[in-house]
This record gives sequence, C-alpha cells and structure tokens, in this order.
Amino acid sequence: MAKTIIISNRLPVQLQISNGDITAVPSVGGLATGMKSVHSGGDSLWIGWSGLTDEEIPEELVPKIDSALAEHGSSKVNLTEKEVDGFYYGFSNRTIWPLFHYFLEYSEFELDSWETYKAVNQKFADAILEKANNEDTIWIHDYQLMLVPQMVRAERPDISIGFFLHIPFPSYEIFRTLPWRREVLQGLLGSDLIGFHTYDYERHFLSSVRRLLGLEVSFNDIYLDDRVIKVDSFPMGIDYKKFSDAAKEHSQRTEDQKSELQKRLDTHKKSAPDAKFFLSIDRLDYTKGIAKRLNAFEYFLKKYPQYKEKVRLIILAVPSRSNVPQYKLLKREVDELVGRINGELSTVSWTPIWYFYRSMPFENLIDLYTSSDIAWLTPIRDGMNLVAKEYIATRTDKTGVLILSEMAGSANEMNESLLINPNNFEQIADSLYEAINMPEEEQVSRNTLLQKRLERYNVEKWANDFMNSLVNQKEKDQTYRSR
Ligand code: GDG
Repeated sequence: MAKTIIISNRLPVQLQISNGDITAVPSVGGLATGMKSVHSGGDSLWIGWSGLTDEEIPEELVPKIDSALAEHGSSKVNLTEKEVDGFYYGFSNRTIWPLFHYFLEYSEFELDSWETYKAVNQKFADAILEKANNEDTIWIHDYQLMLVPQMVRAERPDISIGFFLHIPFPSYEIFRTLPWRREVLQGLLGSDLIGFHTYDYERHFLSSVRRLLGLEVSFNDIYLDDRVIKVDSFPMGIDYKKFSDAAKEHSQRTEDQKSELQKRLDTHKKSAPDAKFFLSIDRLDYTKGIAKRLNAFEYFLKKYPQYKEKVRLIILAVPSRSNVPQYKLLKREVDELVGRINGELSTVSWTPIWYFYRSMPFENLIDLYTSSDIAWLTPIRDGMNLVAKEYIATRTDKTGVLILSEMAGSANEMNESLLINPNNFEQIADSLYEAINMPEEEQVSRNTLLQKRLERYNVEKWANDFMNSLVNQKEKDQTYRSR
C-alpha cells in the first residue's frame, strides 16, 4: 500500500528517558497538530531527529527507543553532537535563518557548516530512501532540509515529493548573497511541488530560480528538460477548534478549577477594572521584534501618559536556540530593557511589564489569550505567525484587538486587525491608543470576519490542500513527460 512519509528536522514526539525506561510523548506544536490528518494510522511514517544526540542515547536503549517511536509512526535519524552543531546551530540557524529573515549582518557563511548541512541532509535523504517505495508520497518540511528533495529525486526519479518552507523566502537581492545559492535552489527543485506561506515568498523564489538558474518559468510552473515543478502558496492555518473549544471550556471554570496564573490575572483585573492587558507571545528570537516592542511601549507611555497605571504588558518569551550567540545577546538586551523600564516607571501599585522567560503549558497559554484585551505582535519578519491566529480563535465573545506587524505572513489574511510597521513607533503608539479605545461593536465586527476565515482555512485544510495539489501536480508532470 502506498504511504505518506513526512520529514522534518524534529519528530512530532519527545523522548523521555528515566531509569532505563523510554517514553515517547507526542509534541503539541502546530506542525504536529496540522499533520494529524496526513499522519494517521499505518499508512504514514514521520522521519526526523529525536532531539537526543547519539552521545546522549545509551547504546542498549536504542531498540527500546526505536519501538517507542514506531508506536507513534515515527522513525529517527541519528545525529552526533558535532552534526547538530554544524547543521542545526550552524548552517540552519546562523546562515539560513538570519538571511531568509533579512538579517544579513547576522548571517555567517562558513564552509564547514555548509559541508555538515549537506552531509546531514544526505542522512535524512538516506533515511527516506531506506523506507520509501516508488508509489509513496514524500512531504519534506522547512529550511533545515532544503537539499533533501534533490537527494531523494536522484535515486527515485518517479517518486512524488512535496516541500514546504515555514519561513519567508527572501527577495533575490538578499538570496543572491548566499555562496551556495544555486545548490540550495537545485536541492529544492528535486520536489514536484514547493509550497510557501504567501504569494510574495513564492514570487521571490521564482525570481531567484529565473535569475540564478536561467530556467523557464511560466506562471507558477518551472520547466526542466524532463520535469515540471509547481510553486504555490498555502497559508498555514491553526487547529481552530482546539483553541476555541479550550477557550469555551476555560470560561466555564469555577474558582477552584482555575490555574494559579488565571487567579493572579483575575486579581489584577479586579483591582483595576479599567486597566488593559497587552499580550505578546514569541520564541525569544531577534526576528520577533521583542526589544523594539519594549522600546515602543515606553514611547507609547511617553506619548500617552494618561495610560500609566492603566495598562500592563505581558511578555511571554519562550527560550530558543540559546547556544547561538545572537540569542544570548538578545536575552541580555531584553532582560535589561524590562528591568530598566520597570525600574523607571513602576509605582507602589503598578508594574508595567510582566515578563516570563519560559515555555508555558497549553492551559496557561489559554489563560493569557483569554485574559488579554490586546494582542500585540510586532515581528520584524515572520513566515506566518500562528500566535496572531490563536489569539483570535480564543476570543469566544469576539472582543479583543489584534495589533499585528505587516511583516508577518499572517498579515495578508488578517486585514481586520490593526496592521503596523514595527519600525514606526508613532504608528504603534497610535494603534495602541486606538485599540484601547475601540468600541466593542467594532471589535466584534472585526473579529467575526477574522474568526470565520480562520475557522474555514484551518490547519487540516492547509495540509489537505497541499497534498491534493501534490497529487494533481504529479499527474500534470506525467503528461508533460509523455508528451
Ligand atoms: C515558525 C515560523 C510560522 C509559543 N509559546 C508557547 C507555545 N507556543 C506556540 C504557539 C504557536 C507556536 O508556538 C509558535 O508559532 P509561530 O508561528 O508564532 O512562530 P515560530 O515558532 O517562529 O514558527 C513562523 C510557523 O513556523 C509555522 O509555519 O508561522 O513564521 O517562524 O503555536 O502557540 N506553546 C506552548 N507553550 C508556550 O509557552 N504550549
């Protein structure tokens, strides 16, 4: 029977080793949830890294680990610490990640890490080749694995391969600075279908293909001598029902059932019923504009001092890639900014910023979404930004205002939010003012439209659209070949 093979850097399960016993716990991330409809039962397999290096896995536990993963339809790619260093912390996160988010000055072009990236991509390709039959469908995810499509294609010319990029694809002028730009494009062109979050990323990619490889591009098809490849946009949605159901359940909780965080939020609401909560949730990443947001918050309070003691900014910054120097520096910068602003502005009864540097359980995420009057997300560049969508999905009474950066892919589908340029403090301060004072009817009418769209284009639809498009493309490709 033909199966679907999904490949991503990390598996959708987390391994926990304790006292020689292994448990594999499913992850709750967006991708894992989104792929549920594709990754189901015995006709699909997920290949990826387990999160533990070879050095961390005792040899005698390998069979147990393999069988624990197999129970979740997963199979692991083994990586050494050195490989993770060069491939993940190196080329993926010090070269591609900054470059594709337009942080050219942060991009390091090191031959060693490129070589490791290639070798590790080959490992992923080999793991696929070991498990795949010609009639299977392969879906490869994200910027860590851009060479895998061609590596698989070289061995299996007829197999069906889809690739989806979760981060922006930059404009040609940025992409061309990469020393290995042609190799990366050629790697991706091993696919039958290449998907992006937005039409802009798709156009940027096609422009690079045309200019760097001189290939024939017609609308969104790329013609090679013997194959035709489709490039398209598939804006990723969320598991809408999961978020709205959680919020509904949350609103019916008794005092005893509430979390400690919720009780604390309630206490503050009660002591100042007119005060507004601003919320931001991001991985602690320089692309998310956290430091700028803090400066903009200070600017807002200078411009509109009447809101001192009347607003509170809740920042949830999730630790991320803390081995990479830029992330360490950013952590220090954010810590200092929060300390300085709170130090300068706090009063006996008011701390302007609540800063959490940790990952929270899903339940607390819902506490924050449902308790915040304004979600304020200001990425400098973001492939999509699912937090914006999740906030809207939890607003069961349809109140709440979303202030969102134009530089997030999700801004394309969320026109009813207040869109801002994250570099324009004047506009940001005015949008915060507008959000605080937005009449409830207006909030409801904006959110009604947003919710309808998010409910319809949920993550399951995203995954199915991609898979259907891949099937259609394969048929088109076969006709092209037999012409
Ligand atoms: C990449 C691209 C693109 C966050 N904190 C906690 C937590 N989260 C969850 C959120 C959301 C996810 O993490 C974050 O997704 P984003 O889309 O906002 O951002 P990235 O992590 O940068 O994701 C991005 C995405 O891929 C998908 O293609 O949108 O542009 O950069 O789902 O809810 N979840 C829990 N605790 C937390 O503390 N449980």
